[in-house]
Amino acid sequence: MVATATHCSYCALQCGMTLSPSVDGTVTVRPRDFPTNRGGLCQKGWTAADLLTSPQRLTTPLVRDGRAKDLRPASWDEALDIVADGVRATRRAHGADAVAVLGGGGLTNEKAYQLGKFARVALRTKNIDYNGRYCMSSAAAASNRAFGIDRGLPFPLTDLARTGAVLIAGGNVAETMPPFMQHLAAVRDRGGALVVADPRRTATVDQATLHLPVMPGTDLALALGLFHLAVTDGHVDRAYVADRTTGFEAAWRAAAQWWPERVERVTGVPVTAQRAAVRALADGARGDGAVILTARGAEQQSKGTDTVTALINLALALGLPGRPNSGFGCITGQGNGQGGREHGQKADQLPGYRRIDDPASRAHVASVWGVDADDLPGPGPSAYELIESLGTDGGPRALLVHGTNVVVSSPRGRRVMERLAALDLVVVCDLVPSETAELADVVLPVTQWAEEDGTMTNLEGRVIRRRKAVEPPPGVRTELEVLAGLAERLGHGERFGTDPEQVFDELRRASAGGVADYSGITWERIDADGGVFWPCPGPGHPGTPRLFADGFPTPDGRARFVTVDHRPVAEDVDADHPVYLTTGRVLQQYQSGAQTRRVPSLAAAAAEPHVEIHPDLAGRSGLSDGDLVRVVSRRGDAVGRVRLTTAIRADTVFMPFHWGGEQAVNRVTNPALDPVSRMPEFKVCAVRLERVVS
Ligand SMILES: Nc1nc2c(c(=O)[nH]1)N[C@H]1C(S)=C(S)[C@@H](COP(=O)(O)OP(=O)(O)OC[C@H]3O[C@@H](n4cnc5c(=O)[nH]c(N)nc54)[C@H](O)[C@@H]3O)O[C@H]1N2
Ligand SMILES: Nc1nc2c(c(=O)[nH]1)N[C@H]1C(S)=C(S)[C@@H](COP(=O)(O)OP(=O)(O)OC[C@H]3O[C@@H](n4cnc5c(=O)[nH]c(N)nc54)[C@H](O)[C@@H]3O)O[C@H]1N2
Ligand code: SF4
Ligand SMILES: [Mo]
Repeated sequence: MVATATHCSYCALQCGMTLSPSVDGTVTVRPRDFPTNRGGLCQKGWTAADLLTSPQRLTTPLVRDGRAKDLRPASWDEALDIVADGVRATRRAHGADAVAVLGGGGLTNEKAYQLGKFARVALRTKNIDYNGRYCMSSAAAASNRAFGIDRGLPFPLTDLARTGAVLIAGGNVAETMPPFMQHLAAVRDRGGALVVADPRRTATVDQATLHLPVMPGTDLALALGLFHLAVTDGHVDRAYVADRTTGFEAAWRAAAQWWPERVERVTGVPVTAQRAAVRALADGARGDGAVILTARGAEQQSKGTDTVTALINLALALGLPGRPNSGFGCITGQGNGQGGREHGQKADQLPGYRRIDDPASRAHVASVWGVDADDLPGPGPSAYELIESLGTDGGPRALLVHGTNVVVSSPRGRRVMERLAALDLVVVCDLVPSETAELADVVLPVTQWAEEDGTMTNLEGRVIRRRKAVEPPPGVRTELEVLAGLAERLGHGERFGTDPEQVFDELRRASAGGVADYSGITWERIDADGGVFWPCPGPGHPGTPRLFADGFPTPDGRARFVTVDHRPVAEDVDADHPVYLTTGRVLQQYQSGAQTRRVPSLAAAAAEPHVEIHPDLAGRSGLSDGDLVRVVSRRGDAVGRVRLTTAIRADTVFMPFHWGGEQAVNRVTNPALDPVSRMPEFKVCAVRLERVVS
């Protein structure tokens, strides 16, 4: 086969790469120039092809006989029959909602769309949600209520390089999206400011001009304080606020209570640093531009939606959204985290970013699907609430999992395992035997990124092509084939095709007229232009790289200040659990680690979870560098290796979440949910530290 131009399998930066298969079956990765990566790749990208030929990948369906300890190989027909029979029996006994589905933000647009349709049409269940609930849901909820639209970055990433100041709240892109740093370095090289709010002095902070060492879970107070200073120090763009926004006065009344000294007390960020941050942004706004960005640090909190809202209020006060080289954005995480939240695998959505409870939306999508709108289910619960309901009285009895390793990535992990164990049928589609697949009754092996065609929508809202570069191993099917095989057995075969381009064409029609309108995007156009930005409502439309220049997609065309106020974390420290735990990522591992722990060079570079501890706290806890430490909360415990560092606050420890079993920090985390987005509070809970004596 010849070299194929495609994109990385992992994160939302979707770095351009070229794949060249050789005769011995291995595949060489070379970086390719694309606007987001400009020829750069991180270690995960360089090694992405290693998983294609991994001896650990799944190549045959597996089934469990009764409660047998081990899974055994099965034919596709046998495995799909077992799933279809199980689904039918469950529905007969308990109703359509007794079958639940979990999807993922790594699925292509075509697969995400088909999965949402499969749940609503072939299963007729309301119980479908996806792992983006743990990722972008707070950002999405806040953007929707302020701007009337949720596109992570409302401008091309390359615009960043021309701005004068950037504030990142809770993002460590130097590790999570290394090629992103080029765009930030360009700001600094031109004398601009890079301000980063993080409880740790991360690799990203090392490149910053100003660090705001915020206490975990207090970004909302910090954002209110920055808004306060923008007003009192005279940086508000009064003309912009008057012409382009509503709600300033009420939002200001709440922020007026957050004077700098109070903010310092609550957040730990010195008044001087608060003031310097606001001045940097205001100078940028008056000069080359300023950008405020959020990522999971500020969002994965039980008040993540309000936190993002408060930062949007700050951006609006400074007059940033819609101005050249300026704006507000949220850094999308997963490969198709953006497209994955637009096409209907979210509990409350239909394709085109439509609401499932809106009659006109239901009628439109039902007509595309050839079903009666009254037969479409209504909204279901969010991912964690869905998991909590599994196997309970009246809750789902069967679960289909497509593209998430929930046993490792959901909060309160041991509860998640209990809920899965209470089900009659668990079906997992995956490439590798993930921790969740290990608990399944049926495991279905699917193709990997380089073995399939489709589209992804990257962190900029740019729809790009994932291209097939190699043949899949025998025995593996695409997700579209799996869904078609099941639909056929459930009597809906004619509605579920297996050709991704045809599925995309149907997606275009289903999205037409919606917020995320893809109707003018074709694979051909993407190929010709290197990507098309949505919304693109019609064949002649050029796509929309930049949003908001002429107004906001709200009823009155104005952006909305939404009034929010600070509140404490869901679980504060006390005598039994005196330390804050926060969680996140390391460079060499991706998410639950299901994929990257199976890439030898990455596994060697980051073999086990570490626990970052300040030497003062370690001293008080009797811990030394290299010790094994048990991190204990009210919900469970996890074991990691002590790494002493002065780069973290002395009241906080950090542990990455990429490992399973005893090493899974999510056995410890708190599933307290944001009331709007239903995002769990991954970023802060109370723990104590115990040295593991070996
Ligand atoms: N290497 C790698 N890269 C990835 C991924 C991966 O798993 N591994 N995953 C991808 C995905 S899906 C996502 S969502 C992105 C996530 O990308 P990021 O948001 O950059 O990643 P995190 O490490 O979760 O969190 C970022 C920072 O938040 C800080 N933080 C913790 N608590 C708080 C808090 O209360 N306030 C503030 N302000 N900061 C806090 C942490 O110290 C951490 O440095 O990365 C993507 N890229
Ligand atoms: N404590 C803590 N927990 C967190 C977070 C945190 O910061 N702290 N972050 C949260 C965030 S932002 C996210 S995005 C989640 C992610 O957590 P998960 O959803 O568990 O993420 P992955 O490890 O990417 O899981 C994807 C699974 O699908 C498989 N897979 C990959 N591609 C495909 C495909 O095309 N089809 C199918 N069927 N399977 C596929 C992979 O092998 C893997 O097993 O974790 C969340 N959990
Ligand atoms: S930054 Fe993201 S997309 Fe780019 S190579 Fe690394 S994992 Fe892949
Ligand atoms: Mo994510």
